Amino acid sequence: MKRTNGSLALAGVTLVAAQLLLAGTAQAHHPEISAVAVCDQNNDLVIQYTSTAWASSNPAKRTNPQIDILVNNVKVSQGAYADPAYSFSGSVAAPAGSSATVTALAVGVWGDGFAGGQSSSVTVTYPTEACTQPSLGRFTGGGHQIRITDQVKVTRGLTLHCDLLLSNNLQVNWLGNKFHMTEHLQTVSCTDDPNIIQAPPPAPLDTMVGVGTGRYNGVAGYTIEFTLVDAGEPGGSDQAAMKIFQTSNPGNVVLDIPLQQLTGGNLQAHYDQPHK
Ligand SMILES: [Ca+2]
Repeated sequence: MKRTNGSLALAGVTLVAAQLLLAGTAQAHHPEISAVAVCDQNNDLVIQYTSTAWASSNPAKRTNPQIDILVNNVKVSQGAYADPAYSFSGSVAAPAGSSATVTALAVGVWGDGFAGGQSSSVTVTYPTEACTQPSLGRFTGGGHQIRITDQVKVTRGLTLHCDLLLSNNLQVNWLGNKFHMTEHLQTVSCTDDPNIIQAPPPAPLDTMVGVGTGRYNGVAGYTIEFTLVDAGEPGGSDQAAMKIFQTSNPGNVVLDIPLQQLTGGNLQAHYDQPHK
């Protein structure tokens, strides 16, 4: 925070007195800490922390060769404050529970000779959703019939599993035509975009991209490529794309709807039930 000259003048003597009082207490040499609990790429819950030296205008007073990082009062790592950042970051496994206390403790002597021993702590609250692989998810259609456009409808009973197990059901009707996916998905990707707020319900994914084969107007030998995006309730922000073509002649495209918002219905991503 910057102070203007005007407020400095108004504060006057009071400011000087306060600075003298604070010298040697919390405003003097001390480590600062920020931390957050997140799921890492291995779907493990980790605590990411950054510890920074106090904001002294004298660089020498900001260096410290040993800052311990403690989680729930157990040392898990250490670092140092040095020019030019006077800060370091790291990641450690999150202990069990719903929250943890992360502490930075100045063990070393500060650069100007000031003794260590100061600490700062922050409490990290864990996310309520477990870290789960997006592949442990599925998509269903909720509520009314899904309309990608007013002419292209996905029939009720939509069910698609990321892991290709259990039965998958995808049927599309448009302008008197119909496609029924008969083979389980050949390939599929299920992902969780942090910028998409998918809930409710809680789910480990918000986007599914898949490929399957099936019958077009009763004739086998057609392929469907689709993308489904659940962007929350009631479904007006959900998106879908569908492309259906003759497998042996991909140029024979019978339906091609680029990714767009639904005109009706609601896609819902879920946690999959445990199954083999
Ligand atoms: Ca939705």
